[in-house]
Amino acid sequence: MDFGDYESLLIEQRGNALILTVNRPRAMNALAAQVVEDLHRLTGVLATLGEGGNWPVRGIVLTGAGDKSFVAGADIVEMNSMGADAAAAYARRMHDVTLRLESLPVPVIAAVNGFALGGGCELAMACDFLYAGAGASFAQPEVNLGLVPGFGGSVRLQQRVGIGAARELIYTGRRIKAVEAERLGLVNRVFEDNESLLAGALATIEEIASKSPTAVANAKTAINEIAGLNVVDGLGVELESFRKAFGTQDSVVGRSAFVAKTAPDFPGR
Ligand code: CO8
Repeated sequence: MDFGDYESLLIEQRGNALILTVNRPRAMNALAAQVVEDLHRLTGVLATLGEGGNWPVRGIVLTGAGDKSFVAGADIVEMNSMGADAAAAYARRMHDVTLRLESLPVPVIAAVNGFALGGGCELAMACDFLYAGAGASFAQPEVNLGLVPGFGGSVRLQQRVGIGAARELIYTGRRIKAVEAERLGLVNRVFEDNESLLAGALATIEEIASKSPTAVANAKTAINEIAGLNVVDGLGVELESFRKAFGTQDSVVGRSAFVAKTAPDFPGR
């Protein structure tokens, strides 16, 4: 499938996965305006693919070009000549990107292969979950610039690591290594190098690809909607999601296959 041409993104389909690579290694893959526009346009294209039936892949791996950096944040050189309104508009474009990633009907795994700083950490946190190479590092270092997180870090970091750890990381700007990020729950798995990181992310997409596409999409939507709700409201959302899943052909096939002791062949609807 043709997703369009992008100056700062590489797109490759491998098996059931789409590998999206932020490709600006000379500046540590920092989110210059061009990168933000490319991410905005590509996520716009992905959003038009709809609920899953038209999807050529079952998951996305988001990573950075080269071996040093996932994404080193917003482009500080460009930000240096911005006024507050222009900076807010820039942040809003990235809000769109992160919300679109969360709304896609397929999982997105951040394969963090180096620095995930500021906007880079925020982009990774908009993915369903994070894997990291052992050399990866994470920070919300905006306080070093007299700034605060602007691409969702104040919201999503506390969801990932709890409010206390989020406060400490944001107030100090401290950079933590992959193993510490794993201990805090920011990262699901740490791989010994970036090669095994990519292989691990792709293997997880293949594992997910053997499951019901509609069930995975329903689960993603429900989990995102439930984040931040109280137990009663969360159970209400889950109930509707469960009811919807029960009405799918995938569910009929999956339940019947179990009873017949055969492997399900999910139609994806
Ligand atoms: N922006 C622009 N250029 C960058 C960035 C960046 N974020 N990070 C690295 N670069 C450039 C460097 O300037 C350098 O360019 P040049 O070769 O032309 O001098 C090149 O990449 C290589 O970097 P270094 O020589 O510094 O490489 P090191 O290995 O010594 O260090 C680091 C790598 C640790 C990544 C270091 O470059 C660094 O600390 N970068 C800044 C990281 C940072 O603070 N990121 C957070 C930015 S703020 C943010 O993301 C807020 C998001 C919300 C904003 C919303 C409002 C607009």
